[in-house]
Amino acid sequence: MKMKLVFASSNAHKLREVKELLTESLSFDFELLSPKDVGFGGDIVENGETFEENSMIKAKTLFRFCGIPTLADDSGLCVDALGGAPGIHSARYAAAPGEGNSPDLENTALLLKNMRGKEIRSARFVCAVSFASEDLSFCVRAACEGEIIDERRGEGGFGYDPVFFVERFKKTLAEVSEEEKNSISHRGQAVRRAAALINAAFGNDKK
Ligand code: ITT
Repeated sequence: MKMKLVFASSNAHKLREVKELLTESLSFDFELLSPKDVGFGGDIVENGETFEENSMIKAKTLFRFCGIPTLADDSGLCVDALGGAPGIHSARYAAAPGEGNSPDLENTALLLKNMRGKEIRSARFVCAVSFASEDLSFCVRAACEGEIIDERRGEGGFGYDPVFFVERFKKTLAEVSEEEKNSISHRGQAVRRAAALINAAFGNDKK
């Protein structure tokens, strides 16, 4: 029987990446459900101060709502020359305070503007993946190092991928394949670590 897992996110790009990563890493068959699939229509207030807190808030909210083991991802871009901004505010960087998420194009435009003339270009994507279930809950965090370039390059990925250059590929994350992105990304590393812990706890039902 397939184990049901909820992914507590409304971001379709994250869902796609996480589904692929779990398919590669989990040792049992699973069905990945969205908040909508389990009838959750509410808004989750992400009022934590860290990626870890916010991802656990999302995982616990959905687990309490439906009782199905739940994974959540809170992630963002931390830019050294901007004191770590946009950080946990990455999804709403270009929005007015109190408003919801702003479009990716507006967020990257604001980032490029704020980075104009800055010599130090180093940055990292950070991802905290939380898991909540009856018997096990945990949070793992991973990061992917890169540099902010001064224009958008590439059509793949989402969010800040077109301005995030990685030395390993000498390309932005929007110019590499999904497999290449997953092999090094913050989300790829965090989900693989989470899957190892879930396999240890639930993996008696091996493929
Ligand atoms: P959920 O909370 O519903 O999961 P969200 O998009 O609001 O969706 P976050 O609050 O975690 O999620 O914000 C993540 C933002 O960080 C995302 O919208 C992008 O702007 C950026 N980001 C995260 N991972 C990224 C990636 O792999 N590539 C590019 N940008 C990324």
